[in-house]
Amino acid sequence: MAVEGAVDFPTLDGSKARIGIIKTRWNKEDVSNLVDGCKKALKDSGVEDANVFETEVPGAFELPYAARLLALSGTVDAIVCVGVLVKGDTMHFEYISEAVSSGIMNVGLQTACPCVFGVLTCNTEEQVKKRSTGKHNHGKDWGLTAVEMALLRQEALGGTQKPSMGFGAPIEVGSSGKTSAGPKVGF
Ligand code: DLZ
Repeated sequence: MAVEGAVDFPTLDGSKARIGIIKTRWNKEDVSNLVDGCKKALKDSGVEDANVFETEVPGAFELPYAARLLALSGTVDAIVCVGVLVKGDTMHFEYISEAVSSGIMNVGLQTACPCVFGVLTCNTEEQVKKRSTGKHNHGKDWGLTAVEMALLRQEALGGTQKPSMGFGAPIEVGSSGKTSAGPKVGF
């Protein structure tokens, strides 16, 4: 059972944050409700409509790949991957859930662009409806998480940056021919 108010968020100023939303066409109606909740949270946090970049993929399995491309493009400060997986009669659910959750985490760690796990993994349609509509629409929390993490990234990296090959800032070569590390992480 979802716990109401399970996580608090500080007041967030998302006016300079750029957020990507990648959504699936599988379970379209539920995903659309989650995306609406997410977008409402972005708006309430001051994120400009022009700074929200939305794209879609067929199913949840495709989310990490699309997230990696978007992260490497340097156009966003955080990404929300939105999908719904419903348990069926086979092992499909287990394989996809595991691959998608670790895939999304890996993209965030490898590209330094935070990727929010906005995928419901439910046993029944009823559980999906409870978590994607009304007061308990999880999309809202995912939107707020994206803004908070985008601001954390901006603070840590000193503004929005385009990573090189997904491995952080490029190494600079000085006139001496020696290499120096990129900017320091500001923690
Ligand atoms: C194949 C499949 C199944 C059975 N169930 C879902 C689901 O509940 N949610 C979802 O997002 N995608 C599902 N897919 C599609 C896979 O995620 C993927 O798109 C295909 O296996 C092709 O790679």
